[in-house]
Amino acid sequence: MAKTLTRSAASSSGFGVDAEGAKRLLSDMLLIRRFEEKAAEAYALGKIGGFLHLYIGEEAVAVGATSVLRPDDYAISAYREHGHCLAKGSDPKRVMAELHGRRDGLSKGKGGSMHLFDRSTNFLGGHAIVGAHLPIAVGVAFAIKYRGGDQVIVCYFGDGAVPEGEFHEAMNLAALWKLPVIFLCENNRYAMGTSVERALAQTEIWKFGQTYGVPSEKVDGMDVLAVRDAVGRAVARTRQEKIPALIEADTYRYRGHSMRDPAGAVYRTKEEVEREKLRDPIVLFRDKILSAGLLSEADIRAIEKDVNDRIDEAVAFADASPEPPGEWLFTDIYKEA
Ligand SMILES: Cc1ncc(C[n+]2csc(CCOP(=O)(O)OP(=O)(O)O)c2C)c(N)n1
Ligand SMILES: [Mg+2]
Repeated sequence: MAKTLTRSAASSSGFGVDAEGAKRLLSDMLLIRRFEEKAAEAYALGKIGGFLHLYIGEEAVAVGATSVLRPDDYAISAYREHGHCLAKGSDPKRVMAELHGRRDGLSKGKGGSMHLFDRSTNFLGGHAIVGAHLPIAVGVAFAIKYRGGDQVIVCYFGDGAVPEGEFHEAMNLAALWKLPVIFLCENNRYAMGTSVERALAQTEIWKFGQTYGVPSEKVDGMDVLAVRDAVGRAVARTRQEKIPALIEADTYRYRGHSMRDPAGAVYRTKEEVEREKLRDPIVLFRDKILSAGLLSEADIRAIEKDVNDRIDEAVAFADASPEPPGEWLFTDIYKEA
């Protein structure tokens, strides 16, 4: 994961990626899906504690966006961030160990599911307070510009952050100071059990960008190629012109808000969920590349086997990793005791 797929690798099929690129996109989405399924299993077995928010259904957003980033670009996210972190290139073994609260986890087992952080991939968290990381993304973008760099930061956030002041403050400052931040809203239509219709006076989230003079668009977040295209255009513009962008990805989470709300059945109908499953980003992409003849059934089986093996390995690694020692309570804090 985390290697830029060149846009010049376009095949004659009009996909914008060749067979190798298609393989990577499918493999990256499958890796996140299997990772999340195994995490849910471990949670049910009591091996993972605390909160656990699954990304199942939304994989095309993180994978499509990351596929047009350079490794030295930054990404930052909220608490539903396992997929963003994996897409950016973190080792699934260390991410799984973090969820299990083990010492080999990305944050030494002290952060857990909502506080993944990986300096080696420029993944800057994992933030549990809704909207709180948007101003941080603006700060990172300011630092990039101040140092004369040409990186960008992609800031993933949910529809639940949009009614908050921080979203508007962040958009305003990024636009005013012309900062290289791409705000990527994952509109999965719910903030816990509250639908966007009950929370927002303007439900077309991308339109908020117009207020701040920020190039904005809406994209089908279940179509990995469409996400890749939209984010690719935004990244190119942002990198060159040092201006922010807002992209609203229309997506859906198949599971509930967290493991405490496993199916999200109280606030949405079974029919709605079943209808949305017809847009499953992995199934759609697999069918598309099969019918275009870009990959064969055998290629896809090989990808699935490789992904399953990697995830089994990640679970075994997490199980075998010891818990952090008690003394670690007093390290990695701003002020040593
Ligand atoms: C400032 C703040 N208020 C409330 C919460 C409680 N809370 C946790 S998740 C969540 C919903 C956010 O939904 P959204 O931003 O759409 O993200 P999604 O869960 O859909 O990915 C809320 C209200 C919080 N963590 N932080
Ligand atoms: Mg949401």
